[in-house]
Amino acid sequence: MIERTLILLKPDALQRSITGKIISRLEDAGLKIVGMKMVWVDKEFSREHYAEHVEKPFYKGLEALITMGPVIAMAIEGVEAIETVRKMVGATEPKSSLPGTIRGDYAHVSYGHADKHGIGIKNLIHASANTEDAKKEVSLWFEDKEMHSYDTVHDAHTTK
Ligand code: IDP
Ligand code: MG
Repeated sequence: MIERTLILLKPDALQRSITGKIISRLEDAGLKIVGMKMVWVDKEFSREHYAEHVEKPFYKGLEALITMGPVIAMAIEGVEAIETVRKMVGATEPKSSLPGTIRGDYAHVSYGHADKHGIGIKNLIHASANTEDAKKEVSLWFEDKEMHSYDTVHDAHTTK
């Protein structure tokens, strides 16, 4: 099943100049970028995107993190892409993310450390958690006219 999912390269990924490395991993897996733009999120939009977390104790730190600089937003398409991308991203806490995942390879901090300093966990990337979130998040971030259909070399290998 071909699915679309929302990826955000968070401000820490841009500030560390590793967005190309992260995007390459998605492309190397054969996933297709069907929408992409740079956005500086404000507090209001953060509350919409992270609506499920607004009442949680870590929200203040999370909001500071997601608004501290621009993000790169991408709509990614591929076979069961939602689950595959979450697997590639790794666990929320970089300390627990396995080597080979984006968060495990490029970050290491723990919940304990972030909470002690009252900061959001800088884990580089957001990816939609499930089908419902992916649908909601892709339409929150992208208008239909910002989405593109085209063929990649991988398309030739996904159905034949
Ligand atoms: P996810 O990004 O892996 O889906 P969520 O639980 O949806 O994780 O949390 C959203 C973001 O909020 C995380 O990616 C992380 O940046 C931050 N976050 C989550 N839990 C904590 C926490 O306990 N302390 C600090 N930041 C947190
Ligand atoms: Mg989440």
